[in-house]
Amino acid sequence: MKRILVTGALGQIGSELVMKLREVYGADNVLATDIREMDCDVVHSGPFEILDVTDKNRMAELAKKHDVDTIMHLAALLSAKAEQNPLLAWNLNMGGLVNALEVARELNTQFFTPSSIGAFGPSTPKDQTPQDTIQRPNTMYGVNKVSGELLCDYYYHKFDVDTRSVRFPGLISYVTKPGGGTTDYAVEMYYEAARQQAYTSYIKAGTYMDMMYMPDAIQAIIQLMEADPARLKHRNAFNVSAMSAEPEDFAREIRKHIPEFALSYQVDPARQAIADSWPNGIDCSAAREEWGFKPEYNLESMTADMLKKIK
Ligand code: AKB
Repeated sequence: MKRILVTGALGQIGSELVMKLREVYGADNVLATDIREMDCDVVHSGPFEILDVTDKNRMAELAKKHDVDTIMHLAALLSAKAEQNPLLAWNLNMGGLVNALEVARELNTQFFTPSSIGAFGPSTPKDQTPQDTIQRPNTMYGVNKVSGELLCDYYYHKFDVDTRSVRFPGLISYVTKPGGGTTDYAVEMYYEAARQQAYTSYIKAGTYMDMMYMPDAIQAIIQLMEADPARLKHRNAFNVSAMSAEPEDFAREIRKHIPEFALSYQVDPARQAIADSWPNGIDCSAAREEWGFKPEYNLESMTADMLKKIK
C-alpha cells in the first residue's frame, strides 16, 4: 500500500488524481496539498494541508509527518502563463521541482512529476515525434520541462530516486478547468458549446496538437507508477497521447450532439506561437511497450462523455 503526498492537488490534474488515488490506496494514505484551500471534495475526503512548494522545509515536514513513500509533484505554471511571467515560472516550476526531488531523496520515496509536449520545440520532428529526439523548446515552460526531465533522470542515476514521468498532451476534463495553458481552448470549446452553442477559438484552424481525456491521464499515472521497474528503459519522460486534433476536429464532433454549434476564430498570437512550436502528433510506442499505456477514449467517445457530463 502506498502513502502518497500530492502537490498542486487542487489543480486540473490534482483534483481528479487525488480522488482516484484515495479510491485505490485508501483516503488516509493520500495527503493532498496546495497553496490555497477550497471548499471541495479533495479537501473534505481525506488529509489536506496548505503547502507552498517553494518552502522545502514545510514540504519535508509534511512528508515526514504523514510518513509518505511516494511524492507526486504537480504544482506548476502552464505554458501561456509562464510566457507572461518567465521569472516567476522558473522560480516556481524549477524551485518547486528541486525541493520535491530533494525531499524524495532524503526520505527515499518514489517520485512522479508530469512533463509535457511543451518539452519539444520548433526543431523537433513534428509528426510521429519520437520518444528520443531533439528537444530545444523556445518557451520558458518548455525550458522548465526539459530541465525537469533531465533533473529527474539525474536524481535517478545519481541518488537512486525512483523518478518516473510522462509528457502530457492537452488534457480535457469536465471536473476542473485548466488555467494558463495553450491547449485550454479545447476544454473551453466544450463548455461554450454546452452553454451558448458557439465558441471563438484563440488557436487557428489547422493547428494540430496532441490531446487526451483526463480519465486516461489519471490511469496512465497510476499504471506507470505501478510498472515493473525492470521493464522501464526510459524514465523521464514517456510520450503519451490519445489523439492529434485541430479546432475543426472538435467542432465537427461537437456538432454530432449540438448541430447548431458555431466555431469562429480570433487568434491570440502569443498562444498560437507556442502551439506552432509543438508537435502535431507524438509517437507513444515506448509507453505502450514498457508499461502498457493504452488510452480508452478517442475524440468521438471523449466528446460524447464531456458533453453529457457538462450538461
Ligand atoms: C499547456 O497547454 O500548457 C498544457 C500542456 C500541454 O502542457 N496543457
